[in-house]
Amino acid sequence: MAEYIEEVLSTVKAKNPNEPEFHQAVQEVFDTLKPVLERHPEYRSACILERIVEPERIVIFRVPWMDDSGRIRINRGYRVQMNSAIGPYKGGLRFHPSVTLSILKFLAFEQIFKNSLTTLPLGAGKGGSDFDPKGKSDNEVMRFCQSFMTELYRHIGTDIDVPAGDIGVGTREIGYLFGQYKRLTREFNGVLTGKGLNWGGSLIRPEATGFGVVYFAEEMLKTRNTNLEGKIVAVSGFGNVAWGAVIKVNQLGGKVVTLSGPDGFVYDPDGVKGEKIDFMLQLRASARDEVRPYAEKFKASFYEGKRPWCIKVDVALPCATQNELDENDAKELVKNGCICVTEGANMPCTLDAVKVFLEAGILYAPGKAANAGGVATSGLEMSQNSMRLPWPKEEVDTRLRQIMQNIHRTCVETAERYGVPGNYLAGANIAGFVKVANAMLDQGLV
Ligand code: NDP
Ligand code: 2IT
Repeated sequence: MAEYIEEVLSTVKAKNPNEPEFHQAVQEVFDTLKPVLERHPEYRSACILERIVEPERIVIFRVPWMDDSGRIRINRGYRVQMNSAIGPYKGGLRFHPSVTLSILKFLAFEQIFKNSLTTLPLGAGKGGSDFDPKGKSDNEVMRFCQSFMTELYRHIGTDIDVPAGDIGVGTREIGYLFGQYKRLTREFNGVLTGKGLNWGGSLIRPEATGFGVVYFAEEMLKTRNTNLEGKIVAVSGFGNVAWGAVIKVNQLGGKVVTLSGPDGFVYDPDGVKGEKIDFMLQLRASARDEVRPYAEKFKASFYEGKRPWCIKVDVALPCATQNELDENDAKELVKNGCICVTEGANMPCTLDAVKVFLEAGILYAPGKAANAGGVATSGLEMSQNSMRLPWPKEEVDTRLRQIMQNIHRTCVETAERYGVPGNYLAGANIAGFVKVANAMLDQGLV
C-alpha cells in the first residue's frame, strides 16, 4: 500500500510542478492514510486518491481596476472548486500578494477534510487574488471587489459554491462582493458567508474560528486532566482568527502573552486583555501590516523580524499563516515545556515541526480539525439564510461548541480505531477522508 501512496504522490508532484505548498498538504494527508487504504481496498480500485487530488474545476481570471490616482491595475483572480461530493463548494477567499495557485490548491485540499469533519453538508473550495490590501483606500478595495465579483458571480451560487473570508477578506470585503453579486444577479441570497450582521450574517461568525480553536484546545487539555485556567498562551498573527482566540482564552482563564505580524512579534507578560483586544481590530483595520504599534501603545516588548515561539508558554496557538512555525521553533517550544499546540491558521507548522511534536508526545492538532469552527459557523449561516430566520448568539455559540467537541471526539476515536492513539493529525485526516471517499463511491465515476 505504501508504494501505491508513494506512486500517487510522485504523480502529483510531477503533474503540478512549482506548487510546493500543494505538495506539502497532499503529503501530510497521504502520510496518514495507509491504515485506511489497507482496510478499504475499494478506495484504491476506484482511484479515490488520484481523483481527490485533482480539483473538479479551477477558474482563473483577470481583475482590472482603477486606483485613486486613475492608474489602471491588473490582478489575477482564482476560484478552485475542489470537491463537491458532500455539498456545494465552500471555502474562503484570500487577498494577499503571496497568493498563487499552489497556495489556493493547498487550502482547497485542506478544506475537503475540514468541511467533512464539521458534520455539515459542505464541499470544498478556495479562491482569492494576489491583490495587496496593504495601504489601499476604502474606495480602491471596493473597486477591486466589484471587479473581482464581476467575473466570479457566474461561477458561484447558494447551491453551487459559497465563498467566505480568509486572510485580507473580512466583513468589509464581503459587503462589497455581496453588493456587486446582488446587482449582477438581482438576487438577495446566502451566496457568501461572513455577511454583515444586519443583512444576513450570523452572530458569532466573526469570532467563530478563534472561539472554535480554543474550544478544541480545551478538549485536548481535558484528555490530560487539565484546562486553560492559569495557562500561559502564545498566539501568532493579529487578524480575525487571532482576535477570536484571544477573547476566548481570556474567558476561559488563560493569559495570552504574544501577538505577531509580518514585522515581528510583541511580548506582553501582563496579558493581551480588555482594551488591548479591541486595539487588535484597529491594527487590522489600519491596513499597515504591522503589530509594532501595539508594543508602542501598551509598553510591551517588540522583537523585530522574530516569531513568538521562543517564549516560554504552556500552549501555542499559531493563527497567522502557513509555514510560520518550523522544526527549530517546534524544538524550542518543546524544550520550554509547551504541552499543547493547536493550529488556528491553515498549515502553520511545517512537516518537520509536526514530527517534533508527535515524537515529543505533546498534544498537537492540525488546523483542519481545530480551525473548522469558522467554516462550520458559515454552514450555520447558510442554514439560517435558507430558513430566513436568524438564531440568537447563544444558540450559534452552543452549536459551535458542540461541533468542536464532536470533531475532537471524532479525531480521538478515529486515531484509536486505526492504531495511532493520540495522533490528532491521523484521526482528522482519516475521518475527513472516509466520509468524502464513501460519497465519491456512492456517486459513481464523476
Ligand atoms: P486576517 O487577514 O484577519 O489576519 C491574517 C494574519 O496573518 C494577520 O495578522 C496577517 O498580517 C498575518 N499574515 C498574513 N500573511 C503573513 C505572512 N506572510 N507572514 C506573517 N504574517 C502574515 O486573516 P485570518 O485571521 O482570517 O486568517 C489567519 C489564518 O487562519 C489563515 O491561515 C487562514 O487561512 C486561517 N483561517 C481563517 C478562517 C476565517 O474564518 N477567517 C477560518 C479558518 C482558518 P498582515 O495581514 O498584516 O499581513
Ligand atoms: O480556512 C477556512 O476554513 C476559512 N477561511 C473559512 C471558510 C468559510 O467558508 O467560512
